[in-house]
Amino acid sequence: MNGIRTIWNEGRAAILGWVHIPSLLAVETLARCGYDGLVIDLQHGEADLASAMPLLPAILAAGIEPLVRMQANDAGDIGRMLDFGAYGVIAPLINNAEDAARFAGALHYPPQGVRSFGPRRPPMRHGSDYFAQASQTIVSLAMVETREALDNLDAIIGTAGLDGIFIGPADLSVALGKPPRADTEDADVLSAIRHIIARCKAGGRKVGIFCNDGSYGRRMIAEGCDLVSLAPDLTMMATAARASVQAARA
Ligand code: 3PY
Ligand code: MG
Repeated sequence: MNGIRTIWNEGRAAILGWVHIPSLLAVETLARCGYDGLVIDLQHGEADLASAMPLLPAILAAGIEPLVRMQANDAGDIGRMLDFGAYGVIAPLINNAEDAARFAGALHYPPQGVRSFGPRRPPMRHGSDYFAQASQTIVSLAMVETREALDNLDAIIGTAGLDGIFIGPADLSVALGKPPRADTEDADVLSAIRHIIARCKAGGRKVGIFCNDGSYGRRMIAEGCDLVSLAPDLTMMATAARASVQAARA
């Protein structure tokens, strides 16, 4: 069973780390800091498909789930990440029912979807009958972060084969004419976030959001989120480094 699905089944929220630095040692270290999973960000992090490959089993070896945020909603790339050991997929910029159906199709074997068979690492974890249980081993979240997605929210939420929605607060802020921000306090963006959470609850789907501070993540869990990601590695490194230098100069 996917560890994130187990957490959801227990009525709890999953807490994820976010990887912008595709270093094996950095990821091995981060994977042992208490997160429920790590997301390798292929859209805005430095990793590409090839450099993400060895990070996936390294995360799993720490006893937590390896996830990817795709660069784009591409079935071929999603299939490769699943074949090499991603157990969660977040797809960016899902704007309408067609985008959502294409994403869902990439995640599942026929007849439910169009995923091609050729898993390299998953049978090492799940055994030779991986094919039969493949869909249950992964979690999937479609990113809602544009005006078009807000307009088509219920259609995206209603798409079969997806676990739910992941909110991208920076792009969502831009879509609403605001500066790009995570951990936003902007009333209009917060109201859009609350609207997305409410529609997901009404549709019986999971909902997550990208955050920086743990305290903001806690607030979003209190608002109803089933999953939050916290500050990317690079952000934490720069924040800690600045504070350290500042303390020495003070
Ligand atoms: C956003 O906030 O738009 C994201 O995609 C998070 O990285
Ligand atoms: Mg985004």
